[in-house]
Formats: sequence, C-alpha cells, structure tokens
Amino acid sequence: SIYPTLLLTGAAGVLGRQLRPSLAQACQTLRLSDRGSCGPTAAHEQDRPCQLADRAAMEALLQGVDAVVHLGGVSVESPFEQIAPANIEGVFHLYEAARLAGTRRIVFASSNHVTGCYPQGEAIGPDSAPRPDGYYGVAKLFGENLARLYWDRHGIETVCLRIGTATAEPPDRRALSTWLGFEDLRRLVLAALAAPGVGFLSVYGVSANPQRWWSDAGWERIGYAPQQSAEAWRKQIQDLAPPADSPEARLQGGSFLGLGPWTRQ
Ligand code: 15L
Repeated sequence: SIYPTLLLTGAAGVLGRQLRPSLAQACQTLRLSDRGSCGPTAAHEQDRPCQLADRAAMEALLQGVDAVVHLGGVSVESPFEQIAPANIEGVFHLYEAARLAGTRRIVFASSNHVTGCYPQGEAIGPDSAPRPDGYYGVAKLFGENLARLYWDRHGIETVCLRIGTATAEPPDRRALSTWLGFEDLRRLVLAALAAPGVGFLSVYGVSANPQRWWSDAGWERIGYAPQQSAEAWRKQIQDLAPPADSPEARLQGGSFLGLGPWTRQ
C-alpha cells in the first residue's frame, strides 16, 4: 500500500536513519521529524522539526498525514521526569493529533523492555503478561494501550513493534537472542505499513535467531519473514556478558536492569 503522506518521527535517530531511504517505497511524500533538523531533503521529503511534548506543534505536524512510523522519544531507561514528556505525553499528542487529522495507521516502535523482567531463556509472546523493566518499558506499555484505545474507539490502526536489539551487528551474548538486523528492521516496518486490515496488533521485532525467546505470533498476519541471524557472530559475542548472578545477566531486559532507580536531585 502506498500512502500519499507518511510521517517518520525520530527520523534523525539510529533507526530513523536506517529506515528513511526505504520508506520512499511506501509513500509519495515522506515527512521527517525529530527535535532538530534532519538535514538536506530529497524531492519526496519534507523536514519538520517538532517537540513531542508540544501538543499544538504535534497537531500541526500531523495535518495531512495518512500513516506514521513513530520512533520518536527517549530510547533508553531514564529518570521518569525525562521519559514522561516525550514517551507518555508525546505518544498521547501523536494519537490525538492523528485522530484530528484522520490518519489511518501508526507503526509504533514499542520495545522488548515491556517484558524485560522475564528470565532469559523463558519463551514468551505478545499475549504474555507485561513485565516492564523500568519507566521506559512502562511508557511503551502506555503507548500500546493508547493504541488499543484509538483502534477500538476511533478506528486508527496500529502495529506495535516490540523491537529487540536493533544494531548493525549483535553486540553481546544477550543479542544472540534479541538481535534485529537492519535489513530485517526494514522488512518488518514495511510489512507493518503494507499489510491490509491489521486493526490493533503487537508483535516482537527480532531476526531469525535460533536462540530467540520471543514468539513469531503476528508475523504471518503482517507478512514479516526475517532473513538475518545473530548466530554468525556467536564466537565473537558468546562470552560478552555481565556477571552471572546479576539482574543484567538473568533477565531479558539485560543492561536496562542495571539502570536506576534515580532519586530527585
Ligand atoms: C531498546 O528498547 C533500546 O531503545 C535500545 O537502546 C536497546 O537497548 C534495546 O532496547 C535492547 O533491548 O537491546
């Protein structure tokens, strides 16, 4: 499906820069947004800096937008006061602006950290009970629940992608399970944009790692078939892990379990 106007938030970030070129095939006009400029634009692109916490600016940003790939926000476990404006208020501003603008579909970058407190090795899927590993994971769950609300009450479709470790190469032992290669990331997002009649759906975003913990539930529905695997890096990364008894080594969320809590300064 080709959208007349597609908005990419977080377009200047690591994943935004990976997705930007390939999103041309999903739209006529690609509207790019981040806190600052996204740099020089191609003929089909627009550069629209915007703060997620600014409701009026978000309403203006969504005007004329048919679909959104929402990557914007804080991307690592952080003090609540930093998470709240971008990842909680920001995702509310996005959905409310989308409702007012008549936007049809949102592909929401959720995260594996919504279930980061499950033990490593335990098989889970989108229907497993949430076990967030921090404020970041709680905020992603807020976004998923908001998406559910805006589908049930307002008919805005969302595919929530519970992204694993999306990097050029898998960085450590945990990534033998959690890695999402950049080619698979592009496949996943394009599938989530193109699949007909998705309604509301949450899926894990991970490559075809033989050691993955997360189910493929929902992949067939959107037509996602991963082609990459972390296994090729096993020798280089299998010994890169935190001390065996630490929460970072025991739980699926990995290094996020070593961040926080923070106290008010
Ligand atoms: C995430 O959600 C983060 O945005 C990213 O920085 C990684 O830490 C990733 O999860 C992960 O779990 O590896």
